[in-house]
Amino acid sequence: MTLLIISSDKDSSPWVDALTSVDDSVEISIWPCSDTRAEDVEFVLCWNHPRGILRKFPQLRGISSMGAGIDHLVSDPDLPVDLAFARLVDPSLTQAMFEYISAAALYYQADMDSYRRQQDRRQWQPVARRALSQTTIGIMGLGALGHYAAVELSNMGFRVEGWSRTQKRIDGVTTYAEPQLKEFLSRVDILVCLLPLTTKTQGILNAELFASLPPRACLINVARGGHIVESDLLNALANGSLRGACLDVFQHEPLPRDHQFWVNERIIITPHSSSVTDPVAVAPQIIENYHRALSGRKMLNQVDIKREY
Ligand code: OXD
Repeated sequence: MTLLIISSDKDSSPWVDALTSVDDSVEISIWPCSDTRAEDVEFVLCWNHPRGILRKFPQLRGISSMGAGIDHLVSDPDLPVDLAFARLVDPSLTQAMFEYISAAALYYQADMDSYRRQQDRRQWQPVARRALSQTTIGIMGLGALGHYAAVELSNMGFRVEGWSRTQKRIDGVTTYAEPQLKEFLSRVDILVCLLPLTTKTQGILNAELFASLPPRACLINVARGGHIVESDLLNALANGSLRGACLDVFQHEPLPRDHQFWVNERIIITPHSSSVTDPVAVAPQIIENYHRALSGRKMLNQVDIKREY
């Protein structure tokens, strides 16, 4: 009975330490490992696994993402879709995401982007600031992260509106369902993307969407780079329909050194650091899911992989 960690771009050793400190009876291996037999692997914890590899373990009972997102699993065309899959949900992850979004939203609300550009030109030009209570943040995606951010941003005094596939109810937040996208967009000053990346949401941040926002709205993307049509974003920034974009996620990460985003004065880049999973915080959840999967019980934060989120 082995819990196998398959991660092509995360260091596995802190995960092994954290999992072992929760339950040292669990046998843990790190892929690739020559001394673990494929038939002994019953649970996999993974991030950006090689496509098709999850079919190589005949006794596999459960799979957990090493993060909140599961798009790295869904994009595997050879995924054993009938197995049980879980994502990670953790209060520290949710809080960190809210903190990042609030920092970026306040940056735009306090016109820091204008002052940053003025400074580059040694220009002294106060800008009339829009009050927090007159600034509408629109959150696309009202899952665990989006819901919490919506409530907390509303508690800070922002006007908050939310859009999700199905209608959600959140106190103090005006919510919209999928067909009301245009109505939602027409009211937003700062748009936050927290959607899962699925076949339906791929490229959703495109020219048509940007054109539906009020002039000079800002974008904060903390979901996935695949949500953005990059050329449409650059055009919207160039023609002034978008005022600025704060981007934490990119189609190719790390963002290639010659990418145009680096030199665009209207784009803020952070290196996929809005909310980083802490192995110590999530280890109890993973160990619990390991035991649940092995005994055929539903896992915590289990996802319907066929729904893609
Ligand atoms: C995640 C991420 O999905 O880090 O957790 O993007």
